[in-house]
Amino acid sequence: MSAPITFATNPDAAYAQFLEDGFFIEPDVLTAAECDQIIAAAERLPTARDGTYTPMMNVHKLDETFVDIMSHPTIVGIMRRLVNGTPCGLHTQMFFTPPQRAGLGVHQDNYFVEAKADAFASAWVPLVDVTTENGGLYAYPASHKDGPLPVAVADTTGDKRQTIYEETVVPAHWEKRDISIKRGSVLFLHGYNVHGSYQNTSQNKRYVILNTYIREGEAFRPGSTAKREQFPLKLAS
Ligand SMILES: O=C(O)CCC(=O)C(=O)O
Repeated sequence: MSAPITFATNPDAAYAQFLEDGFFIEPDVLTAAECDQIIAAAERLPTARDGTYTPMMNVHKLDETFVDIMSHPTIVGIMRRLVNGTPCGLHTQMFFTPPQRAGLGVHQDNYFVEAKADAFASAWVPLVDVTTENGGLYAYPASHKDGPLPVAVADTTGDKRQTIYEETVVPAHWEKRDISIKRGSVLFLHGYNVHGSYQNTSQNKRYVILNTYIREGEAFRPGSTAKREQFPLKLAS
């Protein structure tokens, strides 16, 4: 069996795969100790302390640990390619996803950000192993090729504490791919990749930090809830 393609071993082939699917898993980016350090920082955040475990936005403004992970040289190196230039930080969101918490509705990240398609991408960083059972992501391969898709107001019955209010209308013939991913890996997402996440039916929290990046100087929608702001990363000189 041939070795899997990675940015570490074959960056051109990995990039080609990303352009084909609209997402890519790079393995072995963070160590277990780094994942544990981020979980510890997450547990110091206000919604962990108050026990609601509501996802928290812009955590990079609250704890330097989140700026450090966002500036991780391997992630930034890959992002440089995905945003076609110097990446800046744009937004961070810590998901605790405790047992039984609902997943996030199906969406395209750039629907909210409205950046140029080749200037914006996301890094979804699992801090524990994630499968469909504990709130894993699903994605539609090649969906990014259709650009921005129509949305419909989401069904707001049930536990919607993590649900967005407008969901992408997914064409009936599209095939969904469930993503199982080891902690320490990073899932890179094209801004127009269509994805969502499952409810956590396990007994444990599913910690994930989502970081979004934009090419330096590009326009984007700040958003009244997300309050996005372009910020510099700690780039190696
Ligand atoms: O981690 C999750 O449950 C969903 C994250 C996601 O899809 C996003 O924030 O774009």
